[in-house]
Amino acid sequence: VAALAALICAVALLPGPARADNPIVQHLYTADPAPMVHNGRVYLYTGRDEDGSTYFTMREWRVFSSADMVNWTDHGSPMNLGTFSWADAHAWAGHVIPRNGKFYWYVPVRQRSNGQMVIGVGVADSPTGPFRDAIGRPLVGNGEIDPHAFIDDDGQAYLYWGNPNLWYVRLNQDMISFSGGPTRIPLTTAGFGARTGNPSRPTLYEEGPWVFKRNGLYYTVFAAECCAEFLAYSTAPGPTGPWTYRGTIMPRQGSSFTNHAGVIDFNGGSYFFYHNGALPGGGGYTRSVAVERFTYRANGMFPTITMTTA
Ligand code: FUB
Repeated sequence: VAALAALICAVALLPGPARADNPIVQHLYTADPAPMVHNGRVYLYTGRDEDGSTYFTMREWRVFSSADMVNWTDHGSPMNLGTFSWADAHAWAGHVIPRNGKFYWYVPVRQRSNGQMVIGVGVADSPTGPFRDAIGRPLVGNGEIDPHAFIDDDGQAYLYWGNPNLWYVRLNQDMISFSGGPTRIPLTTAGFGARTGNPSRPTLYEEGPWVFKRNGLYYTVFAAECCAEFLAYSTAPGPTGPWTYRGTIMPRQGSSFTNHAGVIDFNGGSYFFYHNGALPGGGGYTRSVAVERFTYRANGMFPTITMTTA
């Protein structure tokens, strides 16, 4: 029974277009969705919120997959804090990208030696792991979080991350080293919207960048303002900008004070992943990953997307 329960996370019950029940995962609290399309499946990488917490208690990451966005298979936890011998806490929002026949999982964790948040990278031969520490030390470390990797059409890879700043670095082909130093993306109000009431943070950008390219346009979706966060986006003609703020995608809703976006196209549909506190007992530290199918506007802009909160 336990194996069966672990196998099937959510199944469509409604007639009409196939869709999973939200939250996607109903037997665990999950957060910080990072979907990846590979070989006809969607792999969904998440963090795991431990029940009953009064702060983020996150020690492992989880993987789920689906061929139809309806039936999800639980692949367990192929990477956790123990994967990184030099880390001691905070298995926060990561991102997985395939290259060179391998899968690279960039994650923010707390470095034991100095208590600073840094970015580690796991590597595996399969999208479901097991993942091992790729370099035995942090890849980059400046106290900031939420890495996201992107490979442009010319093969150049970038790693973006940051809270309160937004950084990028050019990754080398090996995906585990980089050329040049981390560069700070200018957080202008034209690029990332205007925040009021917090002079130290004039723009809406908070954390969780999700960068992708579609029809020649570059997008950064991000968690805006705090707290509570909403999900917003900017676009640019290139991977490093200049960025133009385009507005809200998913307004504040529900009982989680954070939100975190992941966007994919799969089997002819576009999907927007996020998290909220919709499971029983859910809230800011007991979150759940969910997804909505959506259609881009004719000009490539996002529509407003509403959460499923129950
Ligand atoms: O899950 C821990 C942190 O909360 C993530 O790193 C942020 O993106 C926010 O979701």
